[in-house]
Amino acid sequence: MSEFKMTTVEELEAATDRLLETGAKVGADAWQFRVKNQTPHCKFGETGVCCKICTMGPCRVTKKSPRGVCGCDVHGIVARNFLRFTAAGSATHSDHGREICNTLYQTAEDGNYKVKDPEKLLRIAKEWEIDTEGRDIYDVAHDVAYTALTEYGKPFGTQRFLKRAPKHTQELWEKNELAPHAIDREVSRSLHMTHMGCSSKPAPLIKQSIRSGLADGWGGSMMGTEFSDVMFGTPKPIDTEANLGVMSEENVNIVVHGHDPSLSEMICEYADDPKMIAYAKEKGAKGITVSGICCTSNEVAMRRGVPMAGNFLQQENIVLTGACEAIVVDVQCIFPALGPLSKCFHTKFVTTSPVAQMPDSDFIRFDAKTAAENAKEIIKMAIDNFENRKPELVHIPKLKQKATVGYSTEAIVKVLDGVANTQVDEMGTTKPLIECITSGVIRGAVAMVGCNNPKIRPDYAHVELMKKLIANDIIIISSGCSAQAAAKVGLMDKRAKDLCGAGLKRVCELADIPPVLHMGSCVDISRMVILASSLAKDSGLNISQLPVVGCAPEWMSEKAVSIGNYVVGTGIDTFLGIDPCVSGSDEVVDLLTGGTKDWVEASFTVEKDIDKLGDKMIERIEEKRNALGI
Ligand code: XCC
Ligand code: SF4
Repeated sequence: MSEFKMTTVEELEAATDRLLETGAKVGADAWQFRVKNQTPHCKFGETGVCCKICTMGPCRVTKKSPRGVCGCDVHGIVARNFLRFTAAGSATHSDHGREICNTLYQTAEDGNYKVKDPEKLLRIAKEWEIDTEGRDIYDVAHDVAYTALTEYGKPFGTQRFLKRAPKHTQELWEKNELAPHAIDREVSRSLHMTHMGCSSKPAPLIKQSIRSGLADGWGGSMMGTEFSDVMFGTPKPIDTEANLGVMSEENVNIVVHGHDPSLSEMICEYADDPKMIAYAKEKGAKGITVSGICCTSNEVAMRRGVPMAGNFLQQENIVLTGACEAIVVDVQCIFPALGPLSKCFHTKFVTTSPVAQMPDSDFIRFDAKTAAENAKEIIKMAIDNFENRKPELVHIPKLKQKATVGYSTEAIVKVLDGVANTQVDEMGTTKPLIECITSGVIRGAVAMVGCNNPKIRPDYAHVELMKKLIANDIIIISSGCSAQAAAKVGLMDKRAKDLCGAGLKRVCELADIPPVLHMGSCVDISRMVILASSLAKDSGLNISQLPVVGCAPEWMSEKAVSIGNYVVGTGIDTFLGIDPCVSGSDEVVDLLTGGTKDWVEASFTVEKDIDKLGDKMIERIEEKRNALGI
């Protein structure tokens, strides 16, 4: 085996610079230039003090004008903005979840989509008291999907999956009126509360933020994850590769981008079809390479080992390689820049969802009923485009790393069996992991998640924090673009164990795992709250007592704030490297960084200095250990 060497962030940056040179040749724009034009950003927006929810405004709070026209003070304005931001994120994740439920509803023995993990489906059916006895699996799928869809608008009651949380957590939610009702209702209520002339008191607005976050994490996202597993398989450890070097100069390159696995799964399925490969050869290519960007990439990497071309701020680089025949997108995190950029190259920019339509794209509407035809059409389009490549523009950076991915909660429980001397029952328990933590072999765990953001040197925060944490015997569970940052530099290569402290290194060797575990896409952060719940139940502790924290050092999207709200809402302290535009109100800052502890025993920490952010997480983990006397 060749010697293991991590890719440095400097090498990633050099590769990007080289691609920007190609861009300059064809007159391409790039985020690196646009961000300069946008800097400095609007201070009113950045601190959250601008209100434009009615046309008496927009009102901006300054020393000279401390209140809006209606008399709302800065705390009301900042808190309302925060709630709207959260609600939009919750809506986005949850609507993704709804699409998955709709697809599940359409599964059939001879259909485009099938049930790949019947065991998981039956487990959920039982959990929801849906009859399974002697029934056809597709009848059960149909009923489960229908029930799931009603979670979005049911008139009474709270989210079904809340029952998966430890008793204590459920009690906190009940007592503080945080248990989310129907998902759509929580989002609507957030918009209602923030309408002109409704709430302007921070506490109820922040409470509603947590509630809509929980509707996402324990509702929409959780259903998205669970039913994706049911249809496409629950992830198990699988080998893959990451970074732009996974694209192939000789092959037709199709890059999937977005979030919904219903599309990417179909593309992967048909790109493997011998007929398609033969067609690609006819057109002068050696084969077809499918790779991915952002969360849809995480989905197909976790289940099929499809390579990850990169993360969020690398999406333009894909086109800049000059070797991308088609970038196929569904929803979320897609740069509208891809339209004009693809016009500078031969690349086809294919949009597929009515939810995300963009100028300068080819729109091929993707539908569960016609999924196979749609996927074939898209792949054929990419193959036909191969001959249009301009060889003088082709440059694929040679960088890539090996990664082992696919650590669903189920997989983590399984691989850690037997690491400690604990008896494991048939269902699997997190007891071995608890024993590793209690004995101090592992000090704790950090859930590293979220995006890239040009306000922070891309990938640098993710990578540096992970290196620091694993050196301190803290295991990392990662998802989203954070996971891809780790994979790109080699932190998901099992040989990265050598970067760990002695304890974590031993665990990695015994369990044969990398120190940074890829848990999937951003909706899969619902897997993390389930893992935390299992740890709490199996150890008899409350979630907030576990030496576990969450961290999103480079986050940028509304979805990320919704996630932050539900992770905190679940009792896990969360550390951010970017301020959620609330610094204009000390009352709101106090609530988010401390006040929420009274409701959910957890809160946010915002720290822009990345090294300090790491120190603070380690400190918090050690504090929790001390409190437990371990
Ligand atoms: Fe998007 Fe999910 Fe952020 Fe990456 S991490 S930039 S939200 S793709 Ni979710
Ligand atoms: Fe201004 Fe009040 Fe209208 Fe907001 S709601 S824009 S603060 S008048």
